Amino acid sequence: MWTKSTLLAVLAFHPASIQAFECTASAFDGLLPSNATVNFATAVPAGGSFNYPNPEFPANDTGLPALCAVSINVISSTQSSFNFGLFLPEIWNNRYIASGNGGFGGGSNWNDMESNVLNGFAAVSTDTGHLSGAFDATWALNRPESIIDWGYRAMHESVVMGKQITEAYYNGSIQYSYYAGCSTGGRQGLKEIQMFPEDFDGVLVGAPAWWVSHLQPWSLEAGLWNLPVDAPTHIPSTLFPVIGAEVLKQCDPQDGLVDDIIQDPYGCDFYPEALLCNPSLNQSNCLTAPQMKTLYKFYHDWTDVNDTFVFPSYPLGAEGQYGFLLGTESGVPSPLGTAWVLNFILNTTTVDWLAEFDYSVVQLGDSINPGHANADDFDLSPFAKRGGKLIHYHGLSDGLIPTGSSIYFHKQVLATLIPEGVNVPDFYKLYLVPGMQHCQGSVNDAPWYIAGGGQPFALGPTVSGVPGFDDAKHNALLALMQWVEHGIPPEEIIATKYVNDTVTDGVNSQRPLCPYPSQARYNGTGNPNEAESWTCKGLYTVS
Ligand SMILES: *[C@@H]1O[C@H](CO)[C@@H](O)[C@H](O)[C@H]1NC(C)=O
Ligand SMILES: *[C@@H]1O[C@H](CO)[C@@H](O)[C@H](O)[C@H]1NC(C)=O
Ligand SMILES: *[C@@H]1O[C@H](CO)[C@@H](O)[C@H](O)[C@H]1NC(C)=O
Ligand SMILES: *[C@@H]1O[C@H](CO)[C@@H](O)[C@H](O)[C@H]1NC(C)=O
Ligand SMILES: *[C@@H]1O[C@H](CO)[C@@H](O)[C@H](O)[C@H]1NC(C)=O
Ligand SMILES: *[C@@H]1O[C@H](CO)[C@@H](O)[C@H](O)[C@H]1NC(C)=O
Ligand SMILES: *[C@@H]1O[C@H](CO)[C@@H](O)[C@H](O)[C@H]1NC(C)=O
Ligand SMILES: *[C@@H]1O[C@H](CO)[C@@H](O)[C@H](O)[C@H]1NC(C)=O
Ligand SMILES: [Ca+2]
Repeated sequence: MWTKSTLLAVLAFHPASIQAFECTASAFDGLLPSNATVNFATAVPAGGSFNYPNPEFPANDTGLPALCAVSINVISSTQSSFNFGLFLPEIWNNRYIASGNGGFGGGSNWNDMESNVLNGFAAVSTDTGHLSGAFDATWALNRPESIIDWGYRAMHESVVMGKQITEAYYNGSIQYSYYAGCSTGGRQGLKEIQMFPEDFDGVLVGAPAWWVSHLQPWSLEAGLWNLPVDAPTHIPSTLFPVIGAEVLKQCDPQDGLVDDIIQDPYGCDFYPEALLCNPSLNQSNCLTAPQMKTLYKFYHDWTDVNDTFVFPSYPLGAEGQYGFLLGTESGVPSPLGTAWVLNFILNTTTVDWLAEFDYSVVQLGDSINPGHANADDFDLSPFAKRGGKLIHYHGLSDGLIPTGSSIYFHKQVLATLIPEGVNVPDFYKLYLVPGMQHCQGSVNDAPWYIAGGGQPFALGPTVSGVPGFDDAKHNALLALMQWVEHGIPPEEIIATKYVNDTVTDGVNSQRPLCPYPSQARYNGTGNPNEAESWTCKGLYTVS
């Protein structure tokens, strides 16, 4: 099996690792077109740190390899500009990789860039044209050009200019270009392959926020289901763990193994009435009949006027993250919903949500499609034809972006490409991750770690790849590289759970993730914490 260590051993001797010029602002300045300027270029020694905090990625990068850190500003219109960062390592693997953002956040993702530069990549990331935290979209109010930067422009332009700078710096060609990102980062990756299929050879996207004009209103609608706070239908946050425990109790065994993990939430036959209060129950641990009506909405697609499907809701098992959108004790829905409608659609600062929000706002959002952010061009054939490969994954306990939206995307691609005669699994595979929450982390020790976008840095600044198991079977980025560079498609990808999500504490468990629609099932014998005890099963086992 082709592994990262053999790869790095070969590449370490490649002459392209000799830099053509010094790591100084003036040296980079000479390379740039008139719309771009250097913010800084700083050499970082081996083992050094780099801290250029922004509201989206405040963390310090420590334990870096020797590299040149560069930041560039690009004027994108008369009213907007964006920045992007590059980490150019002294020992380069001849490859280039871009990282993504989250929510409405703005800031170069120096953290994922560290995870990537530790593996020898030249790494790039953009601030998408503004600085803000992930839940803050006030920057977008009456700034259509900045919205376009966020929608797709800053990413594409940064990727293209970053490639030119990288090739000049090493006086050599980039052999392969990759992308890895989750959430908004997932959307950015899909947007790239739809609009600019030449930008990347391989793309790894997690939990993509691809359908902005429906996802954001759904985030708002879900909060409204649980408002007002004094209505009999309101479910207080204190009941979320009670609901989660009942779902686990019923759904865990239905997959064939009682292990506190729901392997197949869509296959679970759930009986919510088990949660109804009766006179002999402790009344703070059960649901009233009006609350049951609200719970029912959480588990069903949002359909509206004329039975129109608007967005899928939560899968069973996402209760641990209900607080993000359903914890409405403040009296208003989450900013993930309201901020988009206020700043991108209605261009205002206040709305009486319960009185004024309805399906017509979704239709208005569809017609505006701010910044063309929706990554909803399902004809991925230009990317397929140029040899591009796409690995897509989504946690089955994601309480921020419903897993069903990834399944829906996948089905739309199938519906578009099968009639064209394209065999979709030749270039695109979807993996659902039982128990994984939004992008990273999991409930009840479910194995979730595959070195996807944001995952390595979540385990620590100097973590890269899958420590102890860094091969194409366990590391989704290496699986993608093996597919792109050697034509070997991924089958199952083994997810890892480190004890307490701490690499140095060792591995708790591993379990295969299967290409959709197949699913991992316990063999019935063997240690369930070991991947060998599981087999991908399904009517269609995709190869
Ligand atoms: C860049 O590489 C070419 C050969 O590919 C060589 O002729 C040239 O001198 C190199 N330039 C620098 C600045 O190293
Ligand atoms: C970043 O981490 C390094 C190494 O621990 C430390 O020396 C430096 O002060 C930190 N920088 C900031 C801004 O926290
Ligand atoms: C900046 O200028 C270059 C060279 O003219 C052009 O290719 C690029 O599209 C411009 N970028 C933006 C964001 O306008
Ligand atoms: C809000 O502003 C955008 C441009 O920034 C515009 O396309 C949209 O139509 C405006 N919304 C309304 C309700 O006027
Ligand atoms: C009912 O449940 C609540 C919350 O779990 C707990 O605080 C309370 O003590 C319980 N009351 C009784 C009578 O058991
Ligand atoms: C619902 O259907 C009716 C009858 O076809 C149509 O007139 C109306 O515009 C539809 N409403 C929406 C919101 O699409
Ligand atoms: C898990 O890791 C966190 C962060 O490193 C630490 O604070 C906590 O004590 C650890 N818990 C256990 C049970 O080891
Ligand atoms: C589990 O089942 C698969 C397929 O039948 C088999 O290849 C594998 O060896 C089994 N593992 C164990 C530990 O029995
Ligand atoms: Ca189970």
